[in-house]
Amino acid sequence: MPDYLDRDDLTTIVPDVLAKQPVTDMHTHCYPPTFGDSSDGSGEGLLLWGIDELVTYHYLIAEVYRVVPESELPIDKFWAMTKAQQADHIWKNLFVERTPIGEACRGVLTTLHKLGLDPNEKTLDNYRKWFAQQTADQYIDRVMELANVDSITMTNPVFDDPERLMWEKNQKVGDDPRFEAVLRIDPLLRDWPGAVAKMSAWGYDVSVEFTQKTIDETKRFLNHWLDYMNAIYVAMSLPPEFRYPSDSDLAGNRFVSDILMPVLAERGLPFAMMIGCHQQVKPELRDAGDMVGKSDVQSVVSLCREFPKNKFFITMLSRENQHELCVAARKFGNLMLFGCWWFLNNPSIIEEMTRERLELLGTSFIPQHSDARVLDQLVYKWDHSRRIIGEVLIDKYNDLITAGYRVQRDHIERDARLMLRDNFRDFCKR
Ligand code: FIX
Ligand code: ZN
Repeated sequence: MPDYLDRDDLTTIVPDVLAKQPVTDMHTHCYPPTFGDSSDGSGEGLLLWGIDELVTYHYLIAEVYRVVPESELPIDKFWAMTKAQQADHIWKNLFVERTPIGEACRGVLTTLHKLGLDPNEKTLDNYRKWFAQQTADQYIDRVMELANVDSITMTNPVFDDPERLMWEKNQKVGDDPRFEAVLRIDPLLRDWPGAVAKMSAWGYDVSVEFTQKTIDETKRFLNHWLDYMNAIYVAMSLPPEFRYPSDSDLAGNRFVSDILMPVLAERGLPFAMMIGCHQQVKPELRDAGDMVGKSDVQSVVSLCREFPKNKFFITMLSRENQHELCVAARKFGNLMLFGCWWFLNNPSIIEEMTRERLELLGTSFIPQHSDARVLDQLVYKWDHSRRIIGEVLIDKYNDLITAGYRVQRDHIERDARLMLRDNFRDFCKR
């Protein structure tokens, strides 16, 4: 007879099962060392890792400007500092002179603690000495083991010149078995004329008008890069104003309906839409200058309905969109919700979103992605999220026990496997 679990069992077994279940992290901004790394001194490496990158994460730059205003430290002076000087400034003001109670600060402490370092240092000197003894390649393995992540999904923005040039120089630049590539194509929706100019310069016979030639050539561009990168899906970040259908944004709509949907349907690849980012409301903050806005779930409903042969990974940035999005996912099997994105990646909101998703969707969703920009963040982002997901699952399994259902360990293992890995992998392949 399988042992049925009681309430006390759940408090130890659920966290244990989640800790043991490897995660396939479906959206990060991390790279293998072949793209160059932040320790190589060039300043051009795309793989960011180590204490100075951790402490200068753009979330923390925004937060340090809440306590040391521009009147005290003009932003251009901050950007003129070295990375180490920026990190020292942030560590002093957010971690020493104030309690590092915010989620992005706490994440740095969790990462240091799980690496076996003391997170109470008053300066970064000892951390720098420790990181100087690591090599990027072995550190990736160490971080993946600590975070129990079995695959890191990259974000590969083909319209960003530095990265595209690395691909053009060496097609194998992404060939690291620990990483998967994703074709990221924001300008094709956010700036169609600019994207057309670039594709023309690259030898594609395209124009701003949606002639058949433009449609065919843009498809050729997409197919080339999907093959070249061996990309597992296509992704875009879209503004809160994105609407489909929309006569006010014909270019965006025509690109989606006449070009992107047919290409992805033919290849069986998902389209990941990350909707709700107002980019650069404060450009001086650079990556930290983006803002959230409420988006239109009905546009997602229209796309899922109009393109039943296409698959959509959807995440929205506004907390206010989440319940409606869950209901939309109940209507369309080609819609897979994922993650608690960016300003939602905080314990209070991860808990709320995970609860409503389990209650409305069962285990047919992907509760989290890390969005890690600095490799080391995988350690804290997955530690924090596993903890919260576990607490919610314990409640839900308790509800089942109350209803007389006999919960077994292998049920919990199956649920963890689905939500942390297989819902993503299967949806990509289906
Ligand atoms: O568009 C995106 O992929 C966003 O996740 C990033 O632009 C954002 O800066 C981020 O890293 C949020 O966590
Ligand atoms: Zn991202």
